[in-house]
Amino acid sequence: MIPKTHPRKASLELRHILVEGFKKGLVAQAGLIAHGRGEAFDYLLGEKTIPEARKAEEAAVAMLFLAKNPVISVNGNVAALCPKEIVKLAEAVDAKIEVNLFYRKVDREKKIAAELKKAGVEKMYGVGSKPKRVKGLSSHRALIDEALWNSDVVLVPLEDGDRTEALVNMGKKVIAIDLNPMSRTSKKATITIVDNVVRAIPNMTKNARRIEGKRNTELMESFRNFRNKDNLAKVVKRVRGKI
Ligand code: PTJ
Repeated sequence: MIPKTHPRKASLELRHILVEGFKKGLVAQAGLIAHGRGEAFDYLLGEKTIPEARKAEEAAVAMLFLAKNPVISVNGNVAALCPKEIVKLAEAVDAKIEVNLFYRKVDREKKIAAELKKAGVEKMYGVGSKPKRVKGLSSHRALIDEALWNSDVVLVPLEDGDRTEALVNMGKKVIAIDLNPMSRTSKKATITIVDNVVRAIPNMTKNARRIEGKRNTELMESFRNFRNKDNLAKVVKRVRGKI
């Protein structure tokens, strides 16, 4: 039990969610290490959504709304940390959900699918047979389903840089959520949200509900004004205490 008064209660609770997710077979062993890396960056950001992330979250929702076939890609960490929030976002922006794992095991894929189903997903993709391949990618992440193959915008919370790059090379727009503003994923994505997935996903759903009726005006503006490279440079400045 973490005492209510502990100053970093929320962060410590997330660790336990991940550990439980690992015990349930949702999270890969390396997922625990990846979480620790994210946690270190989150500490540097003050464990809150910074203004640059807010801006990226708005632009990302605009991009999802304007997409023809948006897809949200889910891995083990995301399935453990925020399954219900993923379902709410998918509903709000009308996106498909595809399970895509770096350390792919069909058994884990099925457990993640069951967790998402419990959270309310009716139809999901990427479980079991995967008829398509992302070109130029040798990891298991290359194996994809029709949904991702046909997508024009893909949201990849917690990702590997090589797949982000390969998806961009396929002509897709990639929205990444990554607490490390200097990762290859962050640099290669079309829009990078430097925020914890547990904050970013609900923030995006709120944005979607707020701007739903104003699709063509407010949406286009936030999208048009967004410059990923400049935004990331600001995040790095913030981490260094320069702003
Ligand atoms: O479930 P699988 O098999 O697909 O495996 C998932 C992991 C996460 C193990 C796999 O994708 C991996 O190895 O990822 P990396 O290369 O370690 O990258 C993870 C990135 O996510 C790092 O840059 C972390 O800083 C970042 N990160 C970790 N936790 C969070 C995060 N970003 C946002 N929110 C988090 N909670």
